[in-house]
Amino acid sequence: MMTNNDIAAVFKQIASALELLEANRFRINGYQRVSRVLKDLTEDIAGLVDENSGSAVKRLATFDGIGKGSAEKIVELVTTGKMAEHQELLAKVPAGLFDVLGIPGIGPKAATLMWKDLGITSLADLKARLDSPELARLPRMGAKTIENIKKAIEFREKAGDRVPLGVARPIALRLRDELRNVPGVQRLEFAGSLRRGRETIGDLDFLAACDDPEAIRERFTTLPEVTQVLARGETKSSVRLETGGAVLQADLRIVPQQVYGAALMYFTGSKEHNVRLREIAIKQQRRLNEYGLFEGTEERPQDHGAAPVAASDEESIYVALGLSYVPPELREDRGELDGEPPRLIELTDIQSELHAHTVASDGKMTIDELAECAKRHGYHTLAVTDHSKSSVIAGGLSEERLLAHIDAIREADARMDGIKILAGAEVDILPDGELDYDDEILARLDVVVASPHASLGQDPKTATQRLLRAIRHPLVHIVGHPTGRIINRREGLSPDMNALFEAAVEHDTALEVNANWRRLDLRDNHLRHALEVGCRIAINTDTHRAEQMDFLIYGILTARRAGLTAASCINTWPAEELHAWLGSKR
Ligand code: DGT
Ligand code: CA
Ligand code: CA
Ligand code: ZN
Repeated sequence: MMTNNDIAAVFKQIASALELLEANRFRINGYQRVSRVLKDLTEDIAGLVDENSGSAVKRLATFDGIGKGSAEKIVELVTTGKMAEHQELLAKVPAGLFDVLGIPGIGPKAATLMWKDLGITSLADLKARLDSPELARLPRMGAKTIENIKKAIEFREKAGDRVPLGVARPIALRLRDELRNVPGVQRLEFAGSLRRGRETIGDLDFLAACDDPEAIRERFTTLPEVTQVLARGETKSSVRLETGGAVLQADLRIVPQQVYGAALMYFTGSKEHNVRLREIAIKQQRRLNEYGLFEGTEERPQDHGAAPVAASDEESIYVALGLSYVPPELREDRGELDGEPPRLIELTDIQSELHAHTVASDGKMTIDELAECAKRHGYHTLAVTDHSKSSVIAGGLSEERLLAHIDAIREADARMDGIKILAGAEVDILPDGELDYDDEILARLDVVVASPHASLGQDPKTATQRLLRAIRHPLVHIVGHPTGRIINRREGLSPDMNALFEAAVEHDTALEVNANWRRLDLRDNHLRHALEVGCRIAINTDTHRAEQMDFLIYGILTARRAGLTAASCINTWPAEELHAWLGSKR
């Protein structure tokens, strides 16, 4: 079944192809608009088309930004799996050129020139020509631009083919539910890095126990997202998936139900965690493998009819080894087997959202809509934090607009029941650490989130000083996405994190785990160190549109990987406690 994101991705690719072909700007904008509108829709388009394709065209065309022509193309795509216009464009533009276009700093004009003038059609081509005088002669290709492109390509290569958690997880959840519908399925979970909540995923690992292994194998290898079956074996099948612009490999392993726990443990990993567990078993004159925990030192005891001490569930295996159950997110061989693991924060512990945007800057919701959204999530407090004036592209607010916005927020708070709406701002930390509003303005805000947005290529020393100034500022509550990194795209700042953490403790400033899966900033290993010195942590979604409030799970998974408990996270505090802490900075 094609998702709205899948359909949006096709329109986005059409727009990119047209840009590369230097088509009419209005036409390009039209496709980009359709792509955006589709992403925002809450109705399931494929479902709509399934019911009646004729009325679906009419219904789709009622959405702002979608004309009758686009509506027909959407129906064509959903019903046939292809769109003629898309296919024609793909035949005209070399596939590798989309990767070139995906490099930050390379716009469509530059990519087209590289293609037409220099014959560059892939990242490999571009890499080979980076030092060539022809490239430097292209318009607006200064030494600095080329240097930035070099860095971006290196960063991309380091990332490899790993897919961000926020792309992989929704796909995996959908496939999991699909596979659970196969008759005879007893257990079906995902394992691997996805279950551990890593920020990027190499491949998806599914583990099944099923009365009818052939049925699950058949379903898995014929899912609509499957573009290639790489292996189809008794115990393991592998496929290549393409959906919503993402390309992923997925493995399915089928095991008997009695050993499901041992297999789940084994295929959840990490490999390093598993090695430790096997060592512990061996010290006890036992053996641990994907079939269970066995007495004795014999290899492959399961082949010799030995019955396992524990195998059916993970917890019983940890307990039989004399260990406490280790949540998957901690299984990275970072000391999680030495003593009792902490009680990790959970999604349901979160009671407030302290970083969110409205239409006043670059958000899609009004104050009221945002507040309704936060209420639906059961929060007692919402901070409205639009951008400050230096974030021009994001529609940052001048002082004058901010003051009017504060009034509007206070008015909404007085009018609405069931939630406290706080007036805040996401204030730019300027390159030298100065904040984007002066103290007199900041003091009027209930919540100040200070974040770096520009000059993210700055050297570590300057970055440290910059962020320290913000952390030490008495009116700042939270430093938002402290490094500014974008997963797989931008390295961001590399300050002395320990210096930041110490200052944050001293000045009682919270550090954010930005839950947007493109950011996850603080990242897990930074957060782990922050917790060691006792930093207060905020987990915020930085919501710009309603569905982004569900990004919270990515922040929670990241936080769990670092060992965060509910008490250290200000978003879990009851209203009184949170408001008192916020007030202590005023
Ligand atoms: P990924 O896919 O790179 O994001 O990371 P994982 O952890 O999902 O790794 P993957 O897919 O290669 O393997 C899934 C799990 O299987 C891994 O976490 C641990 C388990 N495993 C245990 N021993 C081995 C082994 O010898 N080879 C492999 N490939 N996996 C093993
Ligand atoms: Ca994997
Ligand atoms: Ca795998
Ligand atoms: Zn923000």
